[in-house]
Amino acid sequence: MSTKKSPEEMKSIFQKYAAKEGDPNQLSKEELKLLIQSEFPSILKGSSALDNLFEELDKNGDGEVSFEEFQAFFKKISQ
Ligand SMILES: [Ca+2]
Ligand SMILES: [Ca+2]
Repeated sequence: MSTKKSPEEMKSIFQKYAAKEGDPNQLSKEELKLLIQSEFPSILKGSSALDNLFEELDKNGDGEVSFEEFQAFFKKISQ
């Protein structure tokens, strides 16, 4: 299965998972985990991978991943 998604698909995926708890425009670590496990299961290898990915994406360190920060993930899997 390809991990390639269009920008529209990525936006709808982000919104779907970001809305699960707390701020609907921010992905918590739990929401990111659900998103990756459901949509991109081939990306997570090893239990520390999610922590590392979350830290990498949360550029401003506020403990949540905004859609802007999420773009880096999109670029990463589009390569
Ligand atoms: Ca949220
Ligand atoms: Ca952030």
